[in-house]
Amino acid sequence: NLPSGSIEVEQKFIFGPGTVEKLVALGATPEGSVSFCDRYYDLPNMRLILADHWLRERTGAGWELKRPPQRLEGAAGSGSLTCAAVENQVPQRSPPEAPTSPPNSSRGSPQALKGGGQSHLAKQYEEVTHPRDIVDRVCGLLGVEVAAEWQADVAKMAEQLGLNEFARFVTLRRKFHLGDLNLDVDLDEADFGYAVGEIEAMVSEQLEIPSALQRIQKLGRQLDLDMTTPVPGKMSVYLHKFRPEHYEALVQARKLGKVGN
Ligand code: V4E
Repeated sequence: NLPSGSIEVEQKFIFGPGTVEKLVALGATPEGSVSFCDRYYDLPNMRLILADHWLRERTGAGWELKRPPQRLEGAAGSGSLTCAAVENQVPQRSPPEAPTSPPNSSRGSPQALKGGGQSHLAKQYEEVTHPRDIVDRVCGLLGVEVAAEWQADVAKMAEQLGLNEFARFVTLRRKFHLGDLNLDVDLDEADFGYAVGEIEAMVSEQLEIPSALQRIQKLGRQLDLDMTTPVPGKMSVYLHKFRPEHYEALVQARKLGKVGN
C-alpha cells in the first residue's frame, strides 16, 4: 500500500482474448482476481465531479479520493505537486470537441487526437486514502470548515454534508504485475457489461512521471495495444448508461473521456 497522496499514472486499453497470454509470455506475474463494489458520492449539484474529484468507498479498500495533481504553491499536506512541471513534461490529451451529435451516434477517428500532436493518452491522478486528508480536501473544495467529529470519519462528513451516492457498480478484476517495468496491469469486467484494461504505475513524486509514461508506452507496444485511441473508463460508460445528466454535465465541462466518439 502506497502512502496517501501517491500519484497514479495510468492508461486504459481494450483487451482481447489474447491479452492474458501475451502478458504471461512477457513474464507478467498473475496476482489473482478480486471483486469489489465501488460507491461514488457527490452533492446533488455535482460539485465534486465537475472539479474532477472522485470520492468513493470501495469494499476492502475503504474511502478514497482521486483528484488531479495539485500545484505546490500554497498547498499543504501530502500529495502536493507542481502541476505546471507535469504539464510541461507530459503531452496532455486535448479536450474533446463540443458534442455536435448525441453520444454513440457517429463513428470515426477520435476528435481528441486531432491537432493534439500528443503521443499518448495516459492520465495522472492523485490518490488520497488517509481519511483525515480526504476530509480536508473535500471540505477545502466545498469551502466548508472541517467539523471536529468528521476529522477521521469520511462517512459522517458525507452524510452531514449531503453527499449522496450517484454511482454503484461491481468490478471483477484480474491483476498482473510486471517486475522489470514495475507496472501493474488490471483487466476489469464491470457488472454493467463493460470490460477495460489499465496499465498503471504508482509514483510518489512528479519527477517520476515521465519515466512511468515511457514504461507504460513500452508495455503497450509489447502487448500490441492501440495506445493512441482514447478508451473510456468504467465511470464514463456507467454515467452514459445510467446517469445521463451527470454524463452530459461532465462532457460539457470536458472532465470525462467521451463515450462513443
Ligand atoms: C479518476 C476518475 C474516476 C475514478 C476511477 O478511476 P479509474 O482509474 O478510471 O478506474 P478504477 O476505479 O478502475 O481505478 P483504480 O483506482 O482501481 O486503479 S471516475 C472518472 N475519473 C476521471 C476520468 C476521466 N476524466 N476520464 C477518463 C477517460 N476516465 C476517468
